This record gives sequence, C-alpha cells and structure tokens, in this order.
Amino acid sequence: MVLRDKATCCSRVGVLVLFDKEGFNNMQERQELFRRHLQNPIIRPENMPYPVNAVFNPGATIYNGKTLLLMRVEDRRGISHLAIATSSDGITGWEIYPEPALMPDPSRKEEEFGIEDPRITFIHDLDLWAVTYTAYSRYGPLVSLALTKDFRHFERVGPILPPENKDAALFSEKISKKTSSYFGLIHRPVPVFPGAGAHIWMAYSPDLRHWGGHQVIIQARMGAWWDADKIGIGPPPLKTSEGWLVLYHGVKRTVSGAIYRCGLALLDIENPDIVIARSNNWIFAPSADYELIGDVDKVVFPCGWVAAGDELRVYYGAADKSIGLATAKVSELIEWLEKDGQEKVL
Ligand code: M1P
Repeated sequence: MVLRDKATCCSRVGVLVLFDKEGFNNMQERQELFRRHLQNPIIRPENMPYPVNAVFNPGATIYNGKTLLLMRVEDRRGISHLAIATSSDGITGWEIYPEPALMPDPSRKEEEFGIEDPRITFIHDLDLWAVTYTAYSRYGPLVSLALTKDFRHFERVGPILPPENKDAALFSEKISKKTSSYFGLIHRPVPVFPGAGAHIWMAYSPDLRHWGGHQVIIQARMGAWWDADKIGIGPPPLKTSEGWLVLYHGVKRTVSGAIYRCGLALLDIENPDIVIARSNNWIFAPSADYELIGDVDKVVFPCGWVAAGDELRVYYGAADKSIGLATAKVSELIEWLEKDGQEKVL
C-alpha cells in the first residue's frame, strides 16, 4: 500500500495527508510545485532568544557551508531589526544568534521606524554579500544597502533609492551593456500619481551606489487579476540555463483585505530588461493556518531562496508573523512557466 515508507497523519478536517521522509507534505500538494515543510512554521516568534512580536520575511544564503537566514524581527514596539539563524541542512536545527545582526541606526534618519525585508545576494565580482533592505521612517520606506563578508561586520552604504521604494534585490553577476558591465537591481517604486500603479523596475549601477537606467520590466496587472494592485520581487533573481528566474509577490485587494500570492517570471540572461515569460496563474498562495492568520492575514512573502542543483528551498514570511519553508524543483518551475507563461508580457 502507498503508506509504506511514509509518515502519515490526519489533517484537522480528517483528510489523509502523506509526508515524505524529509517531512514535506507530498500528497495534498502534488498539484502544487511548492511543497511546504511539515514542521512549518520553521521559525516562530517564541523561538527567538529575546521577546519579539514577529519573525518573518528572511533573506537567505549559504555561508560557511550552512544555510543562513537574515530575518526581519519586529520587536514589541513595532520596530523591526535583522537577526540571523543558521542550519546545517537548511531545514532543521536552526541556531539563532543571541544578539541582533543589524539594528536600526539611530544616527540614520531614514531608519527611524526600523529596517525590514532583507534580500541577500552574493556578488561574485566583489566576493561579498550585499543586503538590500527597506529603511522605514517618517519620510517613507526606501531602499538601503549594507555589505558584509562575514555577517558580523556590515558596511552600511545607506540609501540607494529614495522613497517610496522597496522590494529591491540585486543580481549576483554584472550585466553587460554596450561597452561596459553594471550591477543590476530590481526594485519597486510607488508613485504618488493617481492610478500609476506599483510595478517592478530594473536599474543599473557601476558601483552599487549610483543607480540609473531605470525602467519598468513587469507591470502589476489590472482589475480582477491576482497581481492587480501591486507587485514586488521576492528573492534575488536566480540564474538558470533558461534565464533569470524571478519569484514575485502580487497583491489583490478584496473587501476582506489584501491577499499576497506569488508568481514566476523569466528574464533574458543577457538582457534582464527583457521578460521572456510571466505566469498567468499564481504558483504559491496562502492556504495553511499560519499563512491565513497572523499579524497580517493571507500573506506569503518570500525574500530568500537557496538552490542546490535542481532543488530549491524557498524561505518566506507567513502572515507577517513567522517563517515558512517550501521546496520546489527549478526544472519543474521553468517547465510550468513555459506552459503557463505569456511571452514578453508587460
Ligand atoms: O503585509 C504584507 C507585506 O506588506 C509590505 O509589502 P509590499 O510593500 O511589497 O506590499 C511589507 O510591509 C512587507 O514587509 C509585508 O510582509
């Protein structure tokens, strides 16, 4: 019988659910390309070594052979800082550093209300990690940058894009343009102009500090679409043989609040201004209790992923309260995107 070699359990509604040896929900989500871990949420507020309100929206990378999460931690004033958790297998045995990794700097006006939503990119040319994050203040949220070689010492570059702007992530490799090559950044400005919409933009820089060449690459859709109200990148773009794979969140406002779901896009490897494909359907949406109910209900918000060959581990904020883990196969995502994706959509 199918149950051999499987751990089994019953969900609350009495539906038989199977988990594979690694503890991922295998049967209920066979149709889903993202498989949630059985022990989700893998990190919760009560796991933190000091009192906090929420731990969510982590950036992710491999450091010293371990998976490292740089997590947004909201304290009990409502102000966020960044903290680190590491794990040998990226799934279990998380060790949380006893002290925060990066606190809002009181001397920086733009960090008055905290620092949020880090995305980590290893920059091959510089042999260091670059962390883009949201700095939040009375002047509005903006994109800031910090650089590190060891996740203990951070060089605060500071604001790289003015408010209102957030959801920024760097490419791991420089992009060639005409006679030179540039660092690439995806970002999400929010214009005050009525009806202009919040779309995903591309920008370029020779030095990570000065940014230009801004242009919209993926538009929020309109009307009833799942990604009609605003969109923003999740983890940094992942280089694949088919192009830069992009996971982004899309927001739909409903009478009972917003729903944050995720879709995929594929950018041209040489020229990421070109969108090769973009999914019509969302690929990942809140459905587990811990995603449906939290400080902000109905939110899945990935900021980090780690690829090991074809295996992808996606780390995401669940309902602005805790951290979830889902796995996927890069090849399956691209295959799905080829079927579901429109060509060259704006
Ligand atoms: O509450 C959901 C998310 O809302 C904001 O994201 P965005 O500006 O892209 O809509 C952020 O505050 C994010 O941290 C939060 O998870």
